[in-house]
Parts: sequence; structure tokens; C-alpha cells
Amino acid sequence: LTNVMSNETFRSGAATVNFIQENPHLLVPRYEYSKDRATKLIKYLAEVKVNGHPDIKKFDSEKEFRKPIVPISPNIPFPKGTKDLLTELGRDKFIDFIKNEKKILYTDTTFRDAHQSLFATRLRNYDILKVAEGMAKNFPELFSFEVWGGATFDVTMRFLHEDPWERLRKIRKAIPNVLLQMLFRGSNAVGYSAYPDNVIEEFIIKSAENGIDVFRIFDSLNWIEGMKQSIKIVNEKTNAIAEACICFTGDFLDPEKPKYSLDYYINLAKELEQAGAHMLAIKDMAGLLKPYTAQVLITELKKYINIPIHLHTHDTSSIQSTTYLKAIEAGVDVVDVALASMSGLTSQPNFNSLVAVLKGQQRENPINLNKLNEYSNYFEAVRDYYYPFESELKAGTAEVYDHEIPGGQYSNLLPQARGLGLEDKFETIKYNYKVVNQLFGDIVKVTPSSKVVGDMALFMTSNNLTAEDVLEKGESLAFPESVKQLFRGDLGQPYGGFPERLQKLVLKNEQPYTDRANAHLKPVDLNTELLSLQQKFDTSLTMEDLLSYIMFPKVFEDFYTFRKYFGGVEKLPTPSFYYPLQPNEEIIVNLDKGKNIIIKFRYMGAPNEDGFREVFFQINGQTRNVLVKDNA
Ligand code: 3PY
Ligand code: ZN
Repeated sequence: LTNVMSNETFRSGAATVNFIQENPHLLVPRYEYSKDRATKLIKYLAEVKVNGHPDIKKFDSEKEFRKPIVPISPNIPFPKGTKDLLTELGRDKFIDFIKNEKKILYTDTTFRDAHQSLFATRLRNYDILKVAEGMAKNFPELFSFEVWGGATFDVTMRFLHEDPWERLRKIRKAIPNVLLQMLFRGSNAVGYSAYPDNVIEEFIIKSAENGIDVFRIFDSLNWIEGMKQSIKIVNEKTNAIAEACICFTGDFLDPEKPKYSLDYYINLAKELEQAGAHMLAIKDMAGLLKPYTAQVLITELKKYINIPIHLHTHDTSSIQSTTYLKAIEAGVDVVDVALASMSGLTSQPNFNSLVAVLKGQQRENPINLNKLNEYSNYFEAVRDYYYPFESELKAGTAEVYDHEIPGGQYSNLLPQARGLGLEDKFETIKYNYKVVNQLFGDIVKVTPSSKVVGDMALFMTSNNLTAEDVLEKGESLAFPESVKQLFRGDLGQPYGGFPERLQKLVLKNEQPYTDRANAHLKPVDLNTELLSLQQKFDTSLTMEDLLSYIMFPKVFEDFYTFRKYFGGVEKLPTPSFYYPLQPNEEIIVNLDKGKNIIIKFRYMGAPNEDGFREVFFQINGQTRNVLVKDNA
């Protein structure tokens, strides 16, 4: 029925009584036109068996995974949570309630930033949906679950072959009582460059319709013009909360880091409040906000703004829970944490331990610690499935104060370096990251500006360039495309402007601009584009699909083609999604409510003269075989 409900004609009220007869495809699960969904899945399993998973280069074929134990979800109605409260009170009164709440409030980031930062955003629906409802029932005291946005949008399509919108709808269904939060990159939405204003508007409206209650809006250069439009749309076109961000960088208590001063942050906060933000987030994406700096920052901000303050950090230095304690003492309203086994290192601080530490203290918010530990144990076993994607960081590092690499980028930088054959030069890359930041005039580094700094650091490392080389030979250097975009003004304007000399070297004869990049882009005629998308692919595609396509055309197309061929692979248990099945290994696949099938891998034949192998399975006891080309 989701297909019917999300059909534009149906929604617009223009559907006639013959609507279903005229659109029978809407009653078929999207992308799955063949009745035989199991056949598609064994095609996928056979492919992984013969050629391995393309995303995993090396793995331990002997490795045995522990079976994650799903904590019991109590058989009770959903307890009242913040989502119910927002609906009941309306936005303004709800914000007052948050501001007046003495207890510290928590956002759990396990379903978004934690896995983005620990294992390259690979957490699958399968592992999320097993526990989402139980967590909503066990932890209704949460301020929110961060579940969407940031890198999850493209990674779900690109690498997991899942529809990000479907993920959101499923999580919303599982968590109807607590606010759902997303990370929104302002003028870049969930992409890496600017989009026309009307695309941004439609994206926000659709995100809210599909389940988002809190939009955490940031600009990758802290440029207020890049955020205003999104804040306004959330305000005017949805009932959701616009949480505007200050991205934190430097350290204003350190005399060697004068650029981003306390006044700089206070002014930004005041401007964001004036622009209509309902809450302020301090987004410490690299984990640079030290405890004593946080104490001053929160205390001062509380004097100048009236909206609640939400603090986000990454525990890369391993000391960020002390930052939270100081911030809590200074009156911060909400902090971002992740379940213990999904916390620490480049992820958020430890939820379970913070709850334990605050027990009996003034601002305690009692949350069932035994249950938190059970869910943490679940994720400890689940996380192991994703071990090939983990960064090699084994403990916190004070180096982060030096290189300032965001937690969400850190886990991606090593695979990126590996892809370029620069794995052994990771130390140089980290060093160059810092050099590039200085060359660029010490900018705020968060997606996508952080990616530009990363690209330039990789460029310098692979070409053996120093900062002096760049400035001296700049005229003849072909700078990476993303660097040109940054200096042209595509990502907005940095505080203090671009360093002029480097800007000239990068842009050569091209003129930069200083107004919003979005303003240079023609609005997209969304209805016409939707029709042509439906003509290109099929008529069941929705406005949500169009938005995915506009942001990531190639990724969407590959995703669509993949799904047509291999079907709903998100239904496969995670080990079988990533690793070849062993002979006689069985998996249970839940195709629909109450419809389980048992797939057993039997064996695989030798390649025939054309290089194809026959792969044998049993589906519910019946033998089936698939031919797969062996690419070896
Ligand atoms: C993202 O934009 O994906 C981030 O997580 C930035 O911190
Ligand atoms: Zn983050």
C-alpha cells in the first residue's frame, strides 16, 4: 500500500475509482515484479559465493560470528515519548518544555553517526530493524534517535542496495513515539554539492512526510547564508524542528588558535536563533571541543541565546565524556551518545557509561541501564559482521587536535588511501591534511569541505608535493576538481575569506562568486522530471525516488538496476550478504510478515569452458541452481 499512498496522483486527490485497476503495478512491492523473489536472492548469494562481495577485498574465511541476541521487546503499547509530546504541545511549547527540563536529555546516534564513524556507514536495515522497536519501548526517555542523513543516504543505495526512504519509513514505523532526527548538509542536502532551492525544499518536505522530526542543519563552512534557506523551509513547510549548527573547530582557549574565537561562536549562535532555529547544535565533528572550552562555551552561549542547546561530539581523543560532564554542569540541554559497543574512538561517547556516571547526580535522567547493556551486547556481536570496514584506530589519539579530521571522515580516509595505493603513506596523509588546512586559510572541516581537504591531502601525497611546491608550481598544477569547486564558491564562503594567492592559482582565469551557489542553479521542474524518470525506469517511481536520482543519478540508476536483478537483498542476514555461504549452510529469510523461506547452499561446480559455474541451493528443500560467471 505504500506505493499507492506515495503515488502523486493518488496523493493529489486526482485518483478516480479506477485508479487501482489502471495502476496494478502499485500493489507489487517496488522493484520486485517477478513473483519469484527467492530466485533473485539466490542469484545474489551465488554471485557472492563465486566472486566474493565487491566491497570486501580481504576477509577471514574461517571466522565464526557470534549470534547476536535480540533483547526482548516488551509486549506493551509504545510508552509516551518526545514525538507524542511534540504532537501534543506543538513546536513552540515543546521547545519550552525542552528548555525547562532539568534532566539531561540524550540522542542516540547508533543508527546513523556511530556506524558512519566506526565502519564506513555500512550498518544494514536487517540489523537496525531487529531492535528499533524494542529500543523505542525500552528507552522512551530519549530526546531523539538520529537515524538518517549524512552519508547514510547515498551509502544505503550505493553499497547496501537499500532504499534510504524505505529505511526511514520502516524506522518510523518501529519508533512512533520518540523523535527521529537527521543530519542535513544545508545547501547540499544529503549530497556533496549545492542543489537548486526548490530541490532542497522538496527534499525537506518529503523527509518530514516520511518521518523526520528534527533537522540538524549545518553548513560545511559555518556560512550562515548556506543554512538560512533550510531553516526557513523547515519552519514554514513542516511541523518539524529546525536545529541549526555551529560546527566547532580550533580551540578558543588555546592562544595558538585565535581564528575561531568565543565571540565568533556567540555571534553565529545569535544569528542562527534570529534566522528561526528552534534549537542550536554544537557540532563538534572532529572531537576538538575540550572539557574546559566546553564549559566556557555553553555557559556563555546560555547568556546570549534562548533556544535549547544540543551538543554533538566524536570521542577520537577518548576524553569527550569529560567534555559532556562539563557541558552538563554548564547547562547543555541534550547530548549525543551511542550504545556502549558502538561508541568511543571516532564515534560518539558511551551512552551506557554516561548514564551510570550521572546516577544520583542533579541532572540524572534515569534510563534502564540493564537494558542499555543488553542492546550494547547485541551490537557488539552485530558489529563484528562489519569488521572489514573498521578503521585501524585501536585507542583514542591526541593527534586529532593536530590533524582535525572529522570522525565520520576518518573511517573513510584509509580505504580511500588504499584505493589509491597510498596505504603505507597514511601518516603523511594525516600530516598533509593539516598542511592543506593551513594552505586553505584554516577552514571549518566537515562534509563536504572536509572531503576537499582530504582530496587535496591525497593529491599532495601521491604527487609528493609540499605546501611550498603548491604555491610555487601552482600555475601548472591540475588541482582536483573538488578543490576548484571550493575556491570557486560552490560550497559557500569561509570565515575570513579564501587565501587570495592560492585562489588565483587554483582557479586560473575563472572568476569566483560570493553569493549562494544554489542561487546560480535553475529550479528543477519536479513534476516533469518525475514523469521522465517514470518513463525511463517505471511508473511506480515516486517523488522520493526522483530526489534520490537528482542527488545521485548514477548511484540511483545502479541501485535500480541491481534491485531489478537481485531483488530485496536487505532481507538477507548480514553474514550472508557479505560473506560466501559454506556448503550446507542454511539461512532463514523473512520475505514478508509471516513468510519465511529457508535457503541452503549445497555446492558449486567447476567453471565450464565459458567460465560459468553452476551453483546449487535448496529453497525450502527444493533444489535450484544458478549459473554465475567466474570473474577470477
Ligand atoms: C556528514 O555530513 O555525513 C557528517 O557526518 C558530518 O559530520
Ligand atoms: Zn558527527
